[in-house]
Amino acid sequence: MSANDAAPDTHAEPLAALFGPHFTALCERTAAALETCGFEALLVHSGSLLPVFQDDRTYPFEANAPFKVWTPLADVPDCFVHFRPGRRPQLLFHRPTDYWYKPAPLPQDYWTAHFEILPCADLAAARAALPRSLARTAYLGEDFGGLTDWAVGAVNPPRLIRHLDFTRARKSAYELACLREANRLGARGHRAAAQAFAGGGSEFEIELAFLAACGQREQELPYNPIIALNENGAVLHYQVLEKHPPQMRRSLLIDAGAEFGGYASDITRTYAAAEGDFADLIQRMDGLQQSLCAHVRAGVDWREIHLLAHRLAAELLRDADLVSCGAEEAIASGVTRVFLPHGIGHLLGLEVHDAGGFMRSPDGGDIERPEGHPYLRLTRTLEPGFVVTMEPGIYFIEPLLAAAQSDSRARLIRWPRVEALRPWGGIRIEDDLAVTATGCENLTRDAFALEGTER
Ligand SMILES: [Mn+2]
Repeated sequence: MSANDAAPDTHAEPLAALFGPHFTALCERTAAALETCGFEALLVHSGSLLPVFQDDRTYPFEANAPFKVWTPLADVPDCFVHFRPGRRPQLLFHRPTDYWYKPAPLPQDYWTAHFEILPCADLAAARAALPRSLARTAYLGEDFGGLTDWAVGAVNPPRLIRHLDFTRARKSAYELACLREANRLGARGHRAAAQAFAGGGSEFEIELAFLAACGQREQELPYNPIIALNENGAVLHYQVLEKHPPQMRRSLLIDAGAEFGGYASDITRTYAAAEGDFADLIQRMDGLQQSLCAHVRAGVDWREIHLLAHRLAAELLRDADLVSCGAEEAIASGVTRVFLPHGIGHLLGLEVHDAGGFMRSPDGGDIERPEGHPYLRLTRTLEPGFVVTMEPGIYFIEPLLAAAQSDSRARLIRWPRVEALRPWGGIRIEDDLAVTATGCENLTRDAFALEGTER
């Protein structure tokens, strides 16, 4: 959502009803964190425009996540939220006099009644709107030019940030509504992308179809889409968008999400152009992903889910004749990590890889990753309201296969099968799950169902 777009009418009313309790809880937990850390107030900056070196242009702007905690404004630089417990929070809204760029209009939406909104032409006006002394105020944001003169009590105090981030993992009913809508927009984009793939589109054309269906430009998305045809699917964060379709159209791996109210969806699907071994492998991976989702509920240690994914991946690799050994040996030897070298999922929210994935408590201490799994981004025990991704995959990654071929793992891998499937790149299936006491709500599958497609 941008400052220029009001929420669609169909959502304004339920969102307004949900935002009030969400905001009250946010104010309460922020007040508690401030008190614990010895501050009287909080000042959060949306961020500054970043100029291109020796140019008069700036990079695409994205509001800082600690600012998006307070408002769904994702594209307004140099705004501030000022919160003092017991008082109505202030939004110092940057409204320059400008005829080169269109100043954002003062927001009026389902959330704005909860703020005192003050238009400010520049940083000096913003400072003038704040109390004379900020000596007991914690500031969150970049150290913009002139911040020193504001004499804030602390800039980005780590303990306070930790207290605030820890609680972000548990989403409110309002946040879940935003995440559901982000998934609906994302599912719409994925459906259009699948059609573009079936129609023979290039990676670039598939992205254009995704953007058009989401109704979002690239910089509004929570992350740049990964749109990989054929062997490009083996590059985990593949960033090239080839303008021409390949001669042979074998597979599409698309990892792309949309944003709503500042909240992200993070969705991956893999498609085969024709029936065959790779299409069968996608079916198996879809089943594996669904059985992992069935293990998700409050009280489960996420590290156990990650290790379970490796057991299931080992069985899948053997069933698909890609390895010759049993699950125990495939895991112990590290063979599963050749094919599945990333974490099984992460927290999702205002950031795609949301804050606080390792925190043992708000006071300190991190929960270690399992040994040999350096890329896992979440080690906490699941609680109701956590939103996580579930994203198992199997890939044919050139450097990892080359390394395995040159050591003791080589004898465990069926190389002719690997060579046969390598041109298809890889498979990842990723859904967003809202954890409940007894299971989880699959935000992504529900969204695809609402958008009229099976997956
Ligand atoms: Mn993800």
